[in-house]
Amino acid sequence: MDGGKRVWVPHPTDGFKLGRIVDIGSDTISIEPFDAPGTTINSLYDRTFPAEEYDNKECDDNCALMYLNEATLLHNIKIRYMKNMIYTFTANILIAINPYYEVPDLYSSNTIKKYQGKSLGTLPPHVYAIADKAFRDMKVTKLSQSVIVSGESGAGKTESTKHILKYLTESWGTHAGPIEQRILESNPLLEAFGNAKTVRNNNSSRFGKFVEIHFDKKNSVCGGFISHYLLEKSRICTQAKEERNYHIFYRLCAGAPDDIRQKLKLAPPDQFLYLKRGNTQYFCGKKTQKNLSDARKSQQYLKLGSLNDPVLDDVNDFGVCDAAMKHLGFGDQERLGIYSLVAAILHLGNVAFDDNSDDAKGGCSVSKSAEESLTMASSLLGVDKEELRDSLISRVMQATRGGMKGTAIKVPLKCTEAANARDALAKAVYSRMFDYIVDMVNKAIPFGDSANYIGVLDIAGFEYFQVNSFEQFCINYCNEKLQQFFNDRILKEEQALYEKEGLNVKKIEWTDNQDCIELIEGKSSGIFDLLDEESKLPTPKYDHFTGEVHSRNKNHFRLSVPRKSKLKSHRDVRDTEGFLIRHFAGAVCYHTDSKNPLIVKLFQGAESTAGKLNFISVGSKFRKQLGMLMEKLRSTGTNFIRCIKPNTKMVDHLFEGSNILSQLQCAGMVSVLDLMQQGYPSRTQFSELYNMYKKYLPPELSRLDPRLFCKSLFKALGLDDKDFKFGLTKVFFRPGKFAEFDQIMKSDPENLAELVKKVKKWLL
Ligand code: AOV
Ligand code: MG
Repeated sequence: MDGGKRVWVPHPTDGFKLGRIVDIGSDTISIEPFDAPGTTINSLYDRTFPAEEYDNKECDDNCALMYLNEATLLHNIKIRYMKNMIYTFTANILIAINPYYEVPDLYSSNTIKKYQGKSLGTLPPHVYAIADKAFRDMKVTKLSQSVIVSGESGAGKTESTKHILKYLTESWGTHAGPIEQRILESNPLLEAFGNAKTVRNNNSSRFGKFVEIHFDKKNSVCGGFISHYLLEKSRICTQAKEERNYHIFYRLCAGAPDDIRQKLKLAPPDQFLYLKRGNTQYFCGKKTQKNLSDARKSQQYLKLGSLNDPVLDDVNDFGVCDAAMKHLGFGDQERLGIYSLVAAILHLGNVAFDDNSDDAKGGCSVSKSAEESLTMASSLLGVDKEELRDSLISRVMQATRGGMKGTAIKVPLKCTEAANARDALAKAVYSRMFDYIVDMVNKAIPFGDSANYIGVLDIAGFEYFQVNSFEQFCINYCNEKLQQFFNDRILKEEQALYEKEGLNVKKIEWTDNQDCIELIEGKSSGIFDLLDEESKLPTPKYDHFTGEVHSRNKNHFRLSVPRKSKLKSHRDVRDTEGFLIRHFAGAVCYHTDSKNPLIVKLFQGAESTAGKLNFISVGSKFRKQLGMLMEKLRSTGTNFIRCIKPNTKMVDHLFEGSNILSQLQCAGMVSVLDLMQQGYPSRTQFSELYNMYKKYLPPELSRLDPRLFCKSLFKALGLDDKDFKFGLTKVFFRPGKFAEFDQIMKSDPENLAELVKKVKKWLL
């Protein structure tokens, strides 16, 4: 690196800073940043990157940059983002930055039309370009396709997914026929029941989904199918500070018509304990609002804090969700049935208990003031009030004597135990209701004539909080699997192909995460198996389980005992109350103590059949589901969209460089860039290329064998040798070069005639 040269050096908030080299030391380089003349920053050699010549030049595909490194990548997407170009390719992978505002004309029907049938790279990067590629690949290869949308919370996965679904149904449906309409309407419905406001996203999906759009033999949309994963259940009973429960609860309270409100004894949300755990001040309910004077209203408004989000309109959204249900075939009775369950959960949440301290029998009873809530809950659930009471305040135990089953005895529960039983019931009802809704949606979009499908995966990205529980563990496990799949598809297969075709491309290194996956799902000593093993013990204990995890995986690179300081914030702990896993995207400390839903959850699933504990843990179920999903993904052609959250303030045109850089790293974009820098991202079989273009050329040329045909064509076109390589069966293009080639071939006839002459000449 020369003195005076423009380079990027690491910067704590911007990610990188541009400057000029002023001194070159033995270990570090000193630069003078352009925005702070007279100052210097020292930087390590391997973290200092050459900069592009012009600051404001951007390109559609990061692979087309002069210097391919993480700093130029970050800068390229920054200048594009600032100019409202939120999409950028890195070869075939789309990077999408959440604009946090409606970019004009970005998703109009006109735009949809423009992208139909266009090769990737011929038009500016767009989700539509990926959707169209998936469709064309499906058509040509007769193979189902998947689009994997990933990114952290609020990065725009769900919005991107919706745009893809809209593109596919609008382009290849029978003009917004009923099935397409229903597929699209499933979104507002599932979002009402499965999304909630969190500190990271006002409309955060609290479940993962894989939405398949099915196509018939003629490649028209013929139906759909939705699989869902890991609905977050803890939210039904408690919410973190400034977060909300699922939208439907507030929407029902705020937007249901009067007769339903009365029937279900609905009240403003602040009357329900399950709705205000995230904040003590909250109201909604149009009635309350109407009676408030304007002044009071605005004062109330201030008190509501973040919960009364100006973006959320619960009254209006209730109508949208109700209409979606109607269109999806939920009749009046079915809708009322669902609303009754939602209300039942709210009333159930208000059932409080008092310890029977002076009662000889011990145990607890339902608080006097909560009798009415119990009445409402039982009547809405359609169960006998006394039976419900009994099931909340006591538990039935099967006495055993000498291995033989004895009589069933009723054991009274303490207040806290009864509250746990109540919460468990609420969660079970809600999650089964969610399953039922998804089933109903699937019945409304049958895909009988399916030949192939395009599936879109929208699943929470890697996440970690101060306290991480089983839910984060499952999500991060899923992300490890997806990361491995990405590496396999993009990096491993790519290199294997270069080798097979004899292209002589240098080997690229990347961090394999198989060891981490092994730690989680490995036979017998893997965390899932240990969990299941623990659950089969007569008295499972969280600290015993944690101890097993550590002792059975001694010296595992990915596992450690968390440092006490990390857990301290939670409460006083011993070493055995958690473990730390080094994931591909960072280290996460998981708590396994009893207050954490982990064990509680696991044992909720226990069901007794014929006296035998027939136990399917939540973990096992998810592992199995994920296994099936991965198998599905492996059997499809894949397309990746990496969503990026530009800032934590959720505002437009604010680019927080350092956060974005780490998202790009987590998404594997830096390793992809390293690979593509030396690689050939576009490729086609000679025969395919031949078939694609022979119709443009006269018969005497189309008689040639495909390989010779391609060679002469390239020669005649005067393509630069650096831009492509001939492998054994395929021709490979450097980034962006295939699109150029395609354009020349499809250009006007005069050029083509000229070209034919040249090919002939070259052949003679
Ligand atoms: P996520 O799905 O990735 O988060 P969303 O797709 O819900 O994120 O996006 C969050 C919010 O960002 C949306 O509600 C929109 O307000 C805005 N947004 C996203 N994409 C666009 C876009 N293309 N144009 C305009 N606004 C957009 V999570 O489900 O929390 O992991 O769990
Ligand atoms: Mg989402």
